[in-house]
Amino acid sequence: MNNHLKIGIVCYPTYGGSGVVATELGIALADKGHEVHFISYDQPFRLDLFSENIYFHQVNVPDYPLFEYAPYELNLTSKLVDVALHEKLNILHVHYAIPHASAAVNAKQILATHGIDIPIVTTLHGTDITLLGKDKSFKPVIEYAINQSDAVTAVSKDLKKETLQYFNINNEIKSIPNFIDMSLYKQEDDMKLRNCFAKDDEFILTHVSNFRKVKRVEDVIHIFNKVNKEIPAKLLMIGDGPERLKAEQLCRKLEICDKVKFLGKLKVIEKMLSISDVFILPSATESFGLVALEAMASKVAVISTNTGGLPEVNIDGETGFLSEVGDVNKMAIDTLSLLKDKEKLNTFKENALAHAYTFDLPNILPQYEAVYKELSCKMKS
Ligand code: GMT
Repeated sequence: MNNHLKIGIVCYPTYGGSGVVATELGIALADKGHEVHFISYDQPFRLDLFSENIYFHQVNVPDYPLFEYAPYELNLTSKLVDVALHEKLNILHVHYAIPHASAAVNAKQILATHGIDIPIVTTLHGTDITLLGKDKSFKPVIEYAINQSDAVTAVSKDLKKETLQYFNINNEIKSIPNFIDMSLYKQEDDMKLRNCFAKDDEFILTHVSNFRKVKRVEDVIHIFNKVNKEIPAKLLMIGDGPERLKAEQLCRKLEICDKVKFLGKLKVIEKMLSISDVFILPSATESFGLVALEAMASKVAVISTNTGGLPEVNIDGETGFLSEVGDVNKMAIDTLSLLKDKEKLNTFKENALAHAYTFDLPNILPQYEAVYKELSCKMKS
């Protein structure tokens, strides 16, 4: 019997954790022989490889003068119906509640009128619950989409807890942590690359994000400034977004522009992470913190806040240190405690790498496949 499924994956194509997880999940499923159909308004940014099992369907939003706001959700719904019907999908896996889960639930109802019952798997990634979900104008739609999905997963135990606390949920939520393909991480300390940014006696601190308010990028600069006063270091700021200018202005004010390099959006960050000593993630909220896991997979110790799912990823006192949101003093002291003690730093780096292995793709992928299998068996019976 052929156990391979035809899976539709809906995600955001932009620079962000949920799109990365969805894309890498799709690629891994395709490698295992499943047929994967990505559906989004643009090619997901990490989907730049060819595979005979991967397809991409673009959602177009026609520009009608009548609409003051283009109804993307409706175009997405129509596309989901079309792809499900013509590609004969077995499962629709949507990443992010709004508008993806909501559109999928709508598409499911339309497909039912064609005699097709397609199971919907919704994966909650964080800001759909912790930020959007708390906006009352979205709450009823998010709640409905979660309750109407055939299976719901959350990327951390904390996100599951938050969702159950805040919404009226009558559906089971399974926590399946984010994953990483450890085979892509080589942990090579490329001295030539390192020397492009730092002198031999300088440490490298790194931050990667989409520079949204929630990432508190100014805290990164303050932490670095405190560290750099005591120990020679450089800071690599990778990514781009609305708060970048503020971070640049702060560097100018503190007169540390020569010490901080803003590298913009980089597609491949593994090489940059592997030349780093400490990764800084001072987020106000973080359902999981995939980027912290990517740093750990590159054998980098992590200084982060203790919010959301971060304590499930960054183990306090082992792989790095946790602090209250905004406590830049403690985060600087913790960073210095690592940089001033080479043996301690190495132990933390080793621990970070070892803990990253628990999130390796082969440990997590079967958990998603089990969800699909259970649903497709239910549909057949
Ligand atoms: O953090 C972001 O701004 C991007 C956001 C997203 O929706 O892509 O990331 C969320 O999902 C990631 C993948 O599951 C998680 O690792 C991030 O922690 C989560 N971000 C927040 O909760 C702020």
